[in-house]
Amino acid sequence: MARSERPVAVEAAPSLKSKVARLKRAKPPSTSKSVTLKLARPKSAGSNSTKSNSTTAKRAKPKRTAPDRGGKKTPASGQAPIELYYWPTPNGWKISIMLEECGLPYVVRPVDISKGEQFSPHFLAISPNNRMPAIVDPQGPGGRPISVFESGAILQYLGRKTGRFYPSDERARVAVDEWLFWQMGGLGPMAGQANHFRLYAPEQIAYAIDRYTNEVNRLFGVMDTRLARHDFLAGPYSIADVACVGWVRLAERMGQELARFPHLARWFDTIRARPAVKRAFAIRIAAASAVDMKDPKVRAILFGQTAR
Ligand SMILES: N[C@@H](CCC(=O)N[C@@H](CS)C(=O)NCC(=O)O)C(=O)O
Repeated sequence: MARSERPVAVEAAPSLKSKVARLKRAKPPSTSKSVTLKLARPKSAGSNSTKSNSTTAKRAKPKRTAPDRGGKKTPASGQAPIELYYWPTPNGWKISIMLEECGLPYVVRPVDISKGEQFSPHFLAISPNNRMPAIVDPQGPGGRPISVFESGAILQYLGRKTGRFYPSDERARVAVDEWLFWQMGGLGPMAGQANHFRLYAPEQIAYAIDRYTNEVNRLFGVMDTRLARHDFLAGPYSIADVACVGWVRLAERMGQELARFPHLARWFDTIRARPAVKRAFAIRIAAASAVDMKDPKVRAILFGQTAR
């Protein structure tokens, strides 16, 4: 099958009950903080229903399969698919892009953050910060399953696993890490706040809007300057670019005019033309398009969080 036709399954997560039971049985590795899951190897990568999710009504409803991408699939490599806990946001896109770029088999498990699915016990066991994305790789180090949360950590993990887009040469790796951490600690959080105060805050607070819109503007300027002299942020295309592209895609929402950053615009056009990036951006989760950010219930879930 041609790479462009490779189907990506969008599945509900296995039932809470069965997954929690598996987690209880799971033996955490002594050297890693990550939760190691004893997940049953999925029967097939593309199945829309599994034995376990049929036992849960609440969150196990299979979501729509991405257009032209559904259906059963057993990867030719025999490699069990990586489970991608996902919702279509810039942080989620990072990982769907990377999985597509690396040609790794994966199954999308939607985490409807507007309904609070990020607080389900089984998801918290994988991602204790109640944020997606997260992954479970059934064939982690030593051939045993591993879960990874935090998009930067996932990108590095996949880069190390495949040897792609994350160089092993120390000098080159430092450059990638610099820009990756720049995104994780700067662009992502600032853009997130700009988005919040511009679009979702109950009142338009000029100070907050200016503060974060200006900061995103400054950060776009930093990228533009860098890209005037480099094709990509760390030289060759890398996980640092993968981390940033989704945020640049939303430039307008954050009050930025891409045309004012010609090198950044060139970089963005180059990356979004990549077939893997196109495939990642084409994954549709119907429920996500239907979310009403004005719904008080959604707002309470997303914007009313305190320590639990
Ligand atoms: N630092 C985290 C941030 C992830 C993040 O903020 N995810 C958001 C969507 S973009 C989320 O899951 N939100 C759920 C919530 O707010 O409860 C990462 O990079 O993985």
